[in-house]
Amino acid sequence: MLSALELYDPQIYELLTQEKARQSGSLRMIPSENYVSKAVMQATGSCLTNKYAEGYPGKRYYEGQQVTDLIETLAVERAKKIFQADHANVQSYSGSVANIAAYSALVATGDTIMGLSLTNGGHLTHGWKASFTSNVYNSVQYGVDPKTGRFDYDKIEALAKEHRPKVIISGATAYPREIDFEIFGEIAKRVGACHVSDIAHISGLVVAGIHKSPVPYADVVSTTTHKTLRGPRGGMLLCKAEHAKAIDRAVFPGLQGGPHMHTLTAIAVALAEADTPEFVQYAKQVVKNAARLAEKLMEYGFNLVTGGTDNHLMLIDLRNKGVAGKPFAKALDRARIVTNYNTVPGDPAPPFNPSGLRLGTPAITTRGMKEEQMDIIAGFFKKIVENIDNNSVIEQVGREVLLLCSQFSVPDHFIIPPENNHLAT
Ligand code: DSN
Repeated sequence: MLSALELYDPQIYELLTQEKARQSGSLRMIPSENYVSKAVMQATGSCLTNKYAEGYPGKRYYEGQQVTDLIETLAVERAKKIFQADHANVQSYSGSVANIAAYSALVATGDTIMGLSLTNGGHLTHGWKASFTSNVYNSVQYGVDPKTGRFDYDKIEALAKEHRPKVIISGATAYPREIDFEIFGEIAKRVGACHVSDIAHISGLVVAGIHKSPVPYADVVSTTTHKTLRGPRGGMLLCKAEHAKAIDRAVFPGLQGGPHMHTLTAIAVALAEADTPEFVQYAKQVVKNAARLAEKLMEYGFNLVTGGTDNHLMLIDLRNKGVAGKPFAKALDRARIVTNYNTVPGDPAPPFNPSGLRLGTPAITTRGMKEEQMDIIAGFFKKIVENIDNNSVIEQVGREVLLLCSQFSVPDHFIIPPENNHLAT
């Protein structure tokens, strides 16, 4: 029998079939991507797509909230539990909106905010010059030490003392080492700033207890829900009780109208999944896989920023290989290995044609790959970098990747057993 989509929109059906094949037949190593469970996928595509729910549980502007109120309350309680936070807001459409909501709850437009620059591993919304956040706030940007690739907390403090920001943002999109949120919190206190921590990349590792949580040291914590946390594409905010009202107001009505209830429902499911031993095991394996892959890549002469990784991602500085990030990423993609080109600290090249490559292990770990497969994958990287213009080698690696992928099924059917899901009942 034809599915509804196949019947009514064969073009889109065909394209989605192609995308499904791409996702199963490639090594997806963009560190911000993952595969969600069947339960999360089902909630994302549920009847809640049809519902408006402006407001918050018990205080909505539309009727018919008998179910939505219960779902949102569940999502909030699950978030508070697993992150051990006083308050959670699960309505942000994305991590970008969550960050902007955090700033707007804490400071006025024109005030100074201080975050990690994009070219040093920060996010656009941490005050990068091309972002709205640098237009409405006075943005001061810190970097990493160009030699070590790591944060120099003394320098960050000196910059904070010079500019006296009202908000200091910790967190990154391309930083392979543990972040000391406690020090960020202390620096913020010393200069009278609020501390906003963006843990979009590492929130799954934080929940699993593998990366220290910023919750005790930050006024507000923001995260996306779809990276290591393995939920649908969305955003979330956690904060201390004193900021709860301001955060809720900043999200709605400050920045958004009706929450995307289907996404919010899927976030609730993902949060329940994250409260299971299976999730902790997955998160541990993500980090083990990254460490092993880093070790092997370095054995093959790849220069990793900071000399390795503590988390789920790596940044390769390709300058010693005589290849830029973009052609390498494109050659890898032709061999069915999907990464992204990225700037590296002190990069003389521009962000659109930088010297580095960013890669990570969340999605391939969700597929069930372990250290043994990381050794094989490192070998693929070596072959491609040495044969960047050799199509037949690239095609041969592509066939080997496909074979490897065929041994690790795409988990669009993976299910966390309900008996291990403390929150499901
Ligand atoms: N675009 C995301 C990433 O890939 O890291 C950051 O939000």
